[in-house]
Amino acid sequence: MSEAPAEDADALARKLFSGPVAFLKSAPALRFLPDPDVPEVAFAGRSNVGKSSLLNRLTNRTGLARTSNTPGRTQELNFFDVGEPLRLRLVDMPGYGFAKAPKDVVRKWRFLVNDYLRGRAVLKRALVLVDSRHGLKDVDLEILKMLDDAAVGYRLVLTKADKVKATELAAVAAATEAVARKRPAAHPEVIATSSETGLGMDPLRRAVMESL
Ligand SMILES: Nc1nc2c(ncn2[C@@H]2O[C@H](COP(=O)(O)OP(=O)(O)OP(=O)(O)O)[C@@H](O)[C@H]2O)c(=O)[nH]1
Ligand SMILES: [Mg+2]
Repeated sequence: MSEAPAEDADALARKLFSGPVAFLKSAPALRFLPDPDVPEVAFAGRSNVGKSSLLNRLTNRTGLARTSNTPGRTQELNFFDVGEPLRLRLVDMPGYGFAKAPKDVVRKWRFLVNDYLRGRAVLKRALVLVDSRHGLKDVDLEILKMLDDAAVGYRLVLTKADKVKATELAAVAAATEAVARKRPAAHPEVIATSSETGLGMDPLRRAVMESL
């Protein structure tokens, strides 16, 4: 069977994401994860990078995942069911690298995020979000290494593209892509997005669909 042309694929993806999307549950620890019965795609990245906002924008639901200016808003793994019948689950993760959180809380999140990313059989892809203003940081590289070691496919996604000039965005995209091309489990192309303007939503939806 031949693949659908890109526009058809985009239209199908848009239809899926604008259809039923519902919060399923919050898992504060691994034992609360839902049964692994559908493919999952996880939103990972540093605290405040815009994971929850992107999930909302992608599904055109403003208040689905809770967002906040204060880093550390998302503290549990939050699962969202997409499609009726159910096609996939999106997973909003706690951020890593949040220096001001109490040490034991940081440790708890770190174990939760790492154990989930490393050990979840139905996890089809991780979207690793990177702030367009900052590019990849050491904490990001640690996560990439872990995903590479666990052979979990991932895609680097630049967020908050509306906050930088076009030339800066091109530069950070090129630098991020140069890193991605050298990583075994990374998709070689990055996607630039903005939850503010909607930039990059079609390619991002396509990236989710391709991973299923
Ligand atoms: N200008 C702009 N602001 C954004 C964008 N995405 C997110 N923000 C803002 O960045 C802040 C953090 O967004 P969240 O979506 O809560 O970030 P998060 O990665 O889920 O954060 P944690 O759950 O704390 O790890 C909020 O104030 C958002 O409004 C974007 O594309 N453009
Ligand atoms: Mg969040």
